[in-house]
Amino acid sequence: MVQAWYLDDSAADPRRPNRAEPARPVGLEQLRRLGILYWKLDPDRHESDPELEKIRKERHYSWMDIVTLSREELPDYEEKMEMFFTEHLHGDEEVRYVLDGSGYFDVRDAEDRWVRIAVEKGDLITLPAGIYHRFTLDQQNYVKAMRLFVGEPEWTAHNRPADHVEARGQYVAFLAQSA
Ligand code: KMT
Ligand code: NI
Repeated sequence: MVQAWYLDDSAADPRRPNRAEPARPVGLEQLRRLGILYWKLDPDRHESDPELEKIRKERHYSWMDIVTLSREELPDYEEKMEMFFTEHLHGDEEVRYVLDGSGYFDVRDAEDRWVRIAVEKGDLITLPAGIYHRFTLDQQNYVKAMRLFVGEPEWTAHNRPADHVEARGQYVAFLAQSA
């Protein structure tokens, strides 16, 4: 099951777990209330997996590609990592299926506190449009992930503050009724 927890407020190395002390774990139900969905799949079957196909069909994820984030394989690695770790939101869902490696998605909860979601091989996660978030690799410094999208991808990241973005208003309204 996916592990998630509140972050401590230290400026420690972001690639370490940095769990708040005492530990404050976050469960799937709490993630769902933030609009985050999660499935565990078998990545070794990703090329012909009926479970993945079903999710793609139901959620209209017609588009996909596979990216590798590592110092060796990603051009402009440092720059990209800094971009991913800058707090931002998108006008669309962010959907990632981890095929190998691992990393951390940090998302803001309804009270604007950081929740860290550890994703690893087999985790498919969707972050809703309008949620403030960021991504970092962990100390393994490697992830290979499928990116899924409804139709033609639109990757624009709106760095915080981005409260004027339409998707933000919709997400804030969603949070208010999901509390
Ligand atoms: C993104 O857009 O933040 C990324 O593609 C990095 C995460 S992929 C597990
Ligand atoms: Ni993003």
